[in-house]
Amino acid sequence: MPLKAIRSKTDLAINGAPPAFDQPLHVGRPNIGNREAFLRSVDHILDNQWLTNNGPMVQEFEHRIAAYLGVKHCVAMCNGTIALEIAIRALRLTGEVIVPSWTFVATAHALYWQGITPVFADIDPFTHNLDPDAVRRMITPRTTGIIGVHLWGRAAPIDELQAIADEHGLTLMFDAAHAFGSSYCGQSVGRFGACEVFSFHATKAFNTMEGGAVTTDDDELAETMRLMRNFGFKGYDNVIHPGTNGKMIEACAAMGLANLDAFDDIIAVNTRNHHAYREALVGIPGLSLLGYDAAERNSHHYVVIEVEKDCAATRDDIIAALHAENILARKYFWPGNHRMQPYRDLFPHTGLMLEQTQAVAEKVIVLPNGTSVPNEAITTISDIVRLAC
Ligand code: T4K
Repeated sequence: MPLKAIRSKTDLAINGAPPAFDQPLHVGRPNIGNREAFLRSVDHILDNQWLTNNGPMVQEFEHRIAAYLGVKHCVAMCNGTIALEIAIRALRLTGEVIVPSWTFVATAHALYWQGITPVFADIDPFTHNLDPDAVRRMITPRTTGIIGVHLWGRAAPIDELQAIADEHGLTLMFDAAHAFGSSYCGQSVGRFGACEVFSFHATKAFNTMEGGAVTTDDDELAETMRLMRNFGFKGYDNVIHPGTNGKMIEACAAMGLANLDAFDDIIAVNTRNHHAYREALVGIPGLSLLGYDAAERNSHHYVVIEVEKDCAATRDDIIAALHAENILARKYFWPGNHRMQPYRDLFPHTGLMLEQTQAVAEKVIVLPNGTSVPNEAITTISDIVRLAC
C-alpha cells in the first residue's frame, strides 16, 4: 500500500487522519543477512547434534569476529549483559566504577549486580560520550575502574580515558555494545582498554539473535573469561574457577556468521538511510540530527535527533505524533540510569553532577533505521516530524 501523502497538519494521525503505517515501524527491527545460509547452518547443527558448549559454529564465529576486528581473542557469550558481568569480574573490579548515566541500563546493572557501585559521570553534550574532566571529578579512593561506552557507535574519548586510568592506577574497559564496525583513529573498536564488550542482540546493527562477546589482546584474561562462561570447567569433572553459564549457542553463532557476510551491505543501507534523514530533516528550527565523524567508521545504525527548547514542538509532542502514525520512535536512554531504580533511591542527588546528561535526556529521539526501513518511509517519517514542528 502506498504511504499517505503528508502535506498539511490535517494529514497527521494525531489530528484524526489514518496512521501512515498499518504495522508498527520499530526502531530495533532485526537485520537478517543471508536467510538461506542461516537455515543451511541450522540444518547442519541439527544433523551434527551439537547445540551448545563451545561447538564448532561458535569457534568459527569467534575466529571470524577476531579476524574482522583485528584482535587476538573473541570470547563469545550468550548476551552483552552477561559478557559485561564476566569481564567486570575477570578484571577484578570492586568498590566503585565510573560509568556514564547516559547509556542502556545494563552498563550500570552489570556492576551493581556484583556488589560494585556504579558512579555516574557526566557526558560531552556534542558526542554523548563520557567527558574526561567529569570522570576525573568522580574518582575517589574506592574507585577501581572506568567503563567507557561507545554510545551510538561513536568511540568514547579512548586516549583521554586511558591517560586518566594510567595516572590513577585504574582499569579501563569499554562497553562497545553499539560499536561493532566502528573505528577510533582508524583502528577497529575491539582492542582498546583491558577489553571491550559487544552486544549482538536482535536490535543491534549486527546480531546473533541474542549474543555478545568480549574481545581482548590479553591471553590470560581471555582464558579466565572462557573458564568463567562455562562454570569454571577445564575438561570433564575438573572445576578450577568460579563461573556461570555465559555460553553462546550454535544457532546464534550461525546467525552471526550469516550476518557477518552481509554486514557491509547492512552498513551501506544504514548509511544511505542516515544521509536521507539528514537531507529530509534539514532546516527545521531547533531540531538537528546527531552526526558521526566522517573520518571514522560507524554502522550508522542509530538515527538520533535532538529537539532543542526553541523548537516549535517539544520532544514528547514529536514522539506522540510519530507513535500515532505507528512509528515507534524511542527516547533512548531517557531518563538516564541515575533516575532509574535502584540508583534513583540510592543516590538521589547524583543529578546535580549530571547537568549535560539531564539536558541531553530531555531532547533525544531515536528514529527507525535498518534494512527493513525503505527510503520512502524515511521521507514520510521526516515529513511527519517537520509538520509536527
Ligand atoms: N550496553 C549497551 C550500551 C546496550 O545498548 C545494551 C543493549 C547492553 C549493554 C546489553 O546488551 P544485551 O544484554 O541486550 O545483549 C533494546 C535491547 O534489548 C538491548 O539489547 C539494547 N542494548 C537496547 C539499546 O535496546 P529495548 O528495551 O528497547 O528492547 P525491545 O525489546 O523493546 O526492542 C526494541 C524494539 O525492537 C521493539 O519495540 C520491537 C523491535 N524488535 C525487537 C526484537 C527483540 C523486533 O522487531 N524484533 C525483535 O526480535 O532494549
